[in-house]
Amino acid sequence: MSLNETPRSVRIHIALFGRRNAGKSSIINTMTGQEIAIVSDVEGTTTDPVYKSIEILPIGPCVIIDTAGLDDEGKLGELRKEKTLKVLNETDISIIVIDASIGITEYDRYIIKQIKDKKIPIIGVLNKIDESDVSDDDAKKLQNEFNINFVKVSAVTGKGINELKNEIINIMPKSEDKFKIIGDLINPGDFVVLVTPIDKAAPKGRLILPQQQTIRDTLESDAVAVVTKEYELRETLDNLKKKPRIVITDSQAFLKVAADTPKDVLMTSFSILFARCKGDLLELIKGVKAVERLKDGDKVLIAEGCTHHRQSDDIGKVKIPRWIRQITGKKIDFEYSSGVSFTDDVKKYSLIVHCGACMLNRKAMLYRIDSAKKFNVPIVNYGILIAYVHGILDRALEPFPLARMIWKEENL
Ligand SMILES: Nc1nc2c(ncn2[C@@H]2O[C@H](COP(=O)(O)OP(=O)(O)O)[C@@H](O)[C@H]2O)c(=O)[nH]1
Ligand SMILES: [Mg+2]
Repeated sequence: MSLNETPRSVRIHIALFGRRNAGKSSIINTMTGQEIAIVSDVEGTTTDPVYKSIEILPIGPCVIIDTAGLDDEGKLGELRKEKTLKVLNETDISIIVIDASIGITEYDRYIIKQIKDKKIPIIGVLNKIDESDVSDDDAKKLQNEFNINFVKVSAVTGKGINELKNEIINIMPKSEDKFKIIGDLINPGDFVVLVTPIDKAAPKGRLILPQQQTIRDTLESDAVAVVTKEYELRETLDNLKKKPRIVITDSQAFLKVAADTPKDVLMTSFSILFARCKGDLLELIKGVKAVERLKDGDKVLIAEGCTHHRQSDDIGKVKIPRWIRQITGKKIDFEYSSGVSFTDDVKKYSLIVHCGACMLNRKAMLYRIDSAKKFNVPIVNYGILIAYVHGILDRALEPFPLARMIWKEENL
């Protein structure tokens, strides 16, 4: 990732589906003005889904996902089909590409149904209109049958590509406001104090993504971000002429920060903020109580969204298992997963402990939470678990009244 690039996790994910040779890869190239996808008249050129981070004007930074055609036959075809359908778990906007000279097939109907079942916004594209034009009446009929807007496009001549971009903009989830990191908790002019330990686990020469994003969101809200390490926090607070609205800390420094922050100042952690804007804070709060119910021999999955370089005192591999063993006094069997391979067997776990998910988009994290929920497997994230372990979850939830209420109910 270059320094100036928008992280993948906050880019809108746009995926193209449709039969082999419908022109998915060609549309991507025409839309982006670049040869980023392989076009071929040999059917089945695109096999695994291909992810490409790109800035499309005027849509903005997005991830375009080119998928394999869904009409594959044979064993290899099944595997591709599975991989293609998995893409839906992180898709914000889907585009179903139909070869206008062939029309809608059973495969198109199948994929449209899958997309609709997942309530993902969908745009229809009738491609290759340079070869076989579609009458407005016919397009309207499709529109009515599927309740989807269809755009007539030629990837070769570029006709209709701007209309397609406009459709994408129209259908874009207007979620930026709803899922602010901190913006909805603060007012213009507020001071926000961010505590970011710089220890050997911190990356060289920069701040980690959640810290960067929180600073950005603070500034966008016309508030003031004051950044300090945990050791200088007390002095920083003493020297501010105005009481800060909130103190946000890295979970590692929770205890010290809780002790140094006056009781009448809100205090929480980056990972609790992200649990809220990335996932489902309420579900993760319920999940943490499951620690107390663990029994000998139970399996706990520790899931990380990325494969990062592990430090000797690595939080997922060492600290969390140690804390859970200490709290429960039970013989717990820990398993680990990282990156895209979450788990295909949620059921076998009594608890899932997930990382802060800074590399995953909201969709992917919600999918993981939903998978756990479906099998009644409790799921919690690192930050909430750490606050719980240190006995300060109640305080860390003060900025979020609903979550705090649920936490109190769980404790009755
Ligand atoms: N005439 C015409 N041919 C197209 C158009 N879009 C794609 N094709 C051709 O259709 C074939 C399959 O295109 P491709 O983008 O690889 O399809 P994919 O399998 O859906 O990704 C290629 O030979 C393309 O040149 C179009 O708008 N008009
Ligand atoms: Mg292709």
